[in-house]
Amino acid sequence: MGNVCQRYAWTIRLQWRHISAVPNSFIDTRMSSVADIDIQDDVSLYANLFGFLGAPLSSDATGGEADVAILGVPYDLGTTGRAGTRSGPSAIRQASGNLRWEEARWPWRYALADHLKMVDCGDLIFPPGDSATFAQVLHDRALDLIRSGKALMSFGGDHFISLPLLRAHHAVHGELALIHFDAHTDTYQNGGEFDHGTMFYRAPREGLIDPAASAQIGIRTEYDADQHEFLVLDADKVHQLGCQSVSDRVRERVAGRKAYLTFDIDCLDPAYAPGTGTPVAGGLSSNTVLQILRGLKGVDIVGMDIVEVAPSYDHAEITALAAATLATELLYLQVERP
Ligand SMILES: [Mn+2]
Repeated sequence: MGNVCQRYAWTIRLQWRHISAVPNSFIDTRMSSVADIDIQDDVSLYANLFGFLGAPLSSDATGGEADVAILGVPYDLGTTGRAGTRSGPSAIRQASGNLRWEEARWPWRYALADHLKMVDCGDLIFPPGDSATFAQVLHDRALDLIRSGKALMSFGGDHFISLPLLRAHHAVHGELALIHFDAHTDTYQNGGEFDHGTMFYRAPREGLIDPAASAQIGIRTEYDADQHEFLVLDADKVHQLGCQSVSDRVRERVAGRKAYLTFDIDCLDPAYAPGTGTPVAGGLSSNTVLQILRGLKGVDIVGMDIVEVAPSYDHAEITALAAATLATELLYLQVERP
């Protein structure tokens, strides 16, 4: 993490140099002194967005003092379709600027910052082209953060990242319930060890999650229903049941256990999330998933990720904004955790 610290320090120094190049008269009239500059004071919706929602950055291995740690995971070598999710974390951070102005966010009606301390730990640093080492580095980094008592919210990257993240959460919390939003079940047996469609075939076999306590929501691609151990609330079922009933069924399935929530952005219809590698028509709307998530208030969600945002296929930041909004709602759920 030393490198992350250096990178951000470098960024801030660069701005300092830029500011230092401004004539003294400007500095004298607009600022009391150059030493007072703190990027945390920038409340604009577009500038200095190094941390999610403007959260302070932490280069500490355990993230310092906070309830929630954000971690970017710019890995996309597990992708079977179109690549590009390595740029997901920075796009989500940038889009989060749109959400900074609302203090008592609708419909929660209170300010997140009054109830939750958040740090952004930057993006994971790992050797490119080495998936095995990447998985280990992510696991170790996540474990440090979780062991320090923080809830971890990771931004992918492709969906493979959930497997090392589940291993780290399991090491601290034991076997988990999985709440999984996706167009695909990601339980395919025919993919490789680091494939973004195989994590939930492997995770139960490693004892990380209990399919009998787990639900998959928004599915609309093939799976073997006869052999499938997870509760599937597919896209048709969601529309049939309505949001509240979906939330209730997930809650029943989890039955008070500790849960990990993973949100593949392709759960949303391509109209709401075009910027993703393997889009599937006929998905859920942003409003539908927001209502389902709000219906999970009080569920003990110990860790979360939002994955598969691929900005190169996005338009007008539609997908990145959806991901940033879902992440913000998940932070509200952290406030409401039992
Ligand atoms: Mn997926």
